[in-house]
Amino acid sequence: MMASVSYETVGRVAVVTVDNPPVNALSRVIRSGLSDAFGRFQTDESADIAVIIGAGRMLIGGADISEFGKPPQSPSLPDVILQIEQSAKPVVAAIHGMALGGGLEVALGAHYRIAAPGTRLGLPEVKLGIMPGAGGTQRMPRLVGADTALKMITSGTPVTEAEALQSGLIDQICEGVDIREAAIDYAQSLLSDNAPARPISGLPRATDSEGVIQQWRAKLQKSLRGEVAPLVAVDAVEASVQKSFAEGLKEERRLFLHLMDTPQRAGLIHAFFSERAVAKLPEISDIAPRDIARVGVIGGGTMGAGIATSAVLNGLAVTLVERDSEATDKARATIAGNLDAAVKRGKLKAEQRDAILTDALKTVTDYGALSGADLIIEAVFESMDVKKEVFAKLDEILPRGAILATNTSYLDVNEIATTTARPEDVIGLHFFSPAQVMKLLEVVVADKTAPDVVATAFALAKTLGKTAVRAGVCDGFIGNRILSHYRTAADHMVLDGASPYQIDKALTDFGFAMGPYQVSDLAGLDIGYATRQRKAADAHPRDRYPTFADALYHKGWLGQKTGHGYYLYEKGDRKGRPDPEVEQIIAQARKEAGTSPRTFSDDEIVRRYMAAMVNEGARVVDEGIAQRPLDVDVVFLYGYGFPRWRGGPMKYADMRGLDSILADIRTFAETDDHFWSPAPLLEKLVAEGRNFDSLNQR
Ligand code: T1G
Ligand code: NAD
Repeated sequence: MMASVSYETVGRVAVVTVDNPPVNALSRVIRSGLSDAFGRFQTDESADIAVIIGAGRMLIGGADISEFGKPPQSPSLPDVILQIEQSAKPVVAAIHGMALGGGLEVALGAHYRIAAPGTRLGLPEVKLGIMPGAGGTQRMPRLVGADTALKMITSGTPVTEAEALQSGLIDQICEGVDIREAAIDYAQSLLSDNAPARPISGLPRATDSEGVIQQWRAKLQKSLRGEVAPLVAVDAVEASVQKSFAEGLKEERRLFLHLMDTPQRAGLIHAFFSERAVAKLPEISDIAPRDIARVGVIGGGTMGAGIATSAVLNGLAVTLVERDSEATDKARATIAGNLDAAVKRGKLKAEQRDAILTDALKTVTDYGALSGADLIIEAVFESMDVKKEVFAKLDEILPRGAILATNTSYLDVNEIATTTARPEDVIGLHFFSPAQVMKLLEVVVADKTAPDVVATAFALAKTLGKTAVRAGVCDGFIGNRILSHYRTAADHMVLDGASPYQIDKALTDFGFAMGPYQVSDLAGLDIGYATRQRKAADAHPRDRYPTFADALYHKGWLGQKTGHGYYLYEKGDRKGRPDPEVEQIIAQARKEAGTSPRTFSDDEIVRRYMAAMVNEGARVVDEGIAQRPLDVDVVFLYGYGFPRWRGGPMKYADMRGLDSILADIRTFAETDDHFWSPAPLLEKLVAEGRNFDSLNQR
């Protein structure tokens, strides 16, 4: 695919077309092409006005992210945009599809803007750890005011063409869909009106800035969890109301280059490319997925109801099987409640909800109702016996070719598959709770799973708006296996003297959405208890056991759902407060274990937690459970509240230095070499002077 900028004239209108599939990114060829085109326009006596337009799906999706971190090549985007803006003859931006980041900044360099219906306009740079760097922080406030500019720049969320028209970001919405024709007409009408070139840089500074800048800064300081870019962007917008345009542009450049150099930018770009790379599986690249229209869900508890909600919200018909009519009623009520919530948030119309509940969703007790389903997702209790019974029954009812999936969290999918006569149709689809919200789907590929079943799982994820990551079979797959390990490291710290509250605080300060004990309270302490029971048979004599967790369980303190877990929850409060009684129970457990408590610094807590996570992550990659380190990263970003700006645990390890992580593990091993044995892959990479990223083929 050759990137190019073309120039042609239609009447007295010069049409400059950016063509760089798939998103018309502003790579060097495009920047110099734009510069050449506008040089030509200035001297072209046959053209009196220019239109900039994008070929294909959109105007421009932004700067070329793959150039980040490399030496900049001229012409720079700010210079190209200045050149466009300084044109003595008027310039129109014709916007369809999307104008994002540098793409919207190009449109702001034009003098008039017209957009097609269905267009999204935004400055998403903060999502990549940077901020607009081609005049966006200076032109936007001048055009739409400081408040609207700050909203768009600090959130990165795009607006619709209607919102853009209302704020003055665009001048017109075209009728119909042919943006090229509409823009040429618009340009011709501007010519007949003798409309002048109208640079935004010539507009006065935003007049609504008094107090607004400070308000945004305060608001962000409260809500951000460690990200720096949005606050730096506020500084840049502040410069736009305090300085001349030229000085403001200089300040924007300085701040932009500073952000480009931050580890947060590296982490966020890694996240951007990794979340796209997980979907590219060579094993299914040319394999057609099976058609999925009717889905069966077995079990309508926490997960089954959530999975069914996700499916019906995305256009699939669902038949849900429960054990008795009381349970089907309960499942239906949960799903209806989820749909009501979607209606409230404006994601679903009330009529659509009603249609789903009458037509698309069936809740039954008879397995026979599943016979027409293309895919079954089993979400019954986490018990091998129960699952085997269910799969044996499904094998009888469903025709060959129907896919039988299990949502098990830990159990052996190969063993489940053996209860059927068609192990090639069996796969793990591990959703996360709440399933209608969480974006991660672990696709657990068993020994005999057919490639087109894997392809179907990835296609299903797309239908459901989820990100699928391929995982192999082991206890807990990628995410829960690693979770078990670092969760144990946290319990060890509690046994050795750290309080669960300090651990949660240290880790939320690090950037996690929640600490491990807050997560336990949310998920329910019965889940951890069941896992410990299940694993008891495989326990090693040197394993250290968190007796305090069992004690809380036996007291019936199961977390948020009982109003009491590690934290105490007043009625209606989901935040919870520390409980001295829990600390007493922990002190008792330490006494029984014969440990004398010591203090932990927050830094040590983070180091132990992360070392455990990375060490097990290395094993998971080494064993082929995860295909690459980046697959582990995406699992943690999407399923475990890992701070996105750190890129994921493996990226974090690379940025800190694998030798530093390995040194920590060796230090921790001095007092516990049973738990802290370095993963062979980690040792190997350190010995070879390589990092995890060297194993990531994208
Ligand atoms: N640069 C390079 N490659 C890009 C790209 C970009 N900006 N955007 C997308 N791609 C690749 C992507 O990796 C994928 O590649 C393919 O295009 C299709 O993308 C100076 C500094 C536009 C909403 O942050 O959000 O401008 O995997 O699968 O779902 O201030 O892409 O096929 O090999 O995502 O239709 C600001 C980032 C940049 C927008 C389209 N812009 N892109 O979504 O397709 S910073 C962004 C997106 C900037 C200036 C600054 C989305 C999309 P491959 P896709 P999609
Ligand atoms: P749950 O107890 O909330 O729901 C299980 C449901 O299955 C119950 O409503 C029960 O009546 C029903 N059921 C049991 N046997 C049945 C049968 N033979 N036929 C039909 N229905 C039957 O449990 P859950 O939390 O939804 O977990 C379900 C599965 O999902 C488990 O394998 C679990 O490990 C897994 N999972 C749970 C989570 C989570 O966070 N809760 C996350 C991912 C995966």
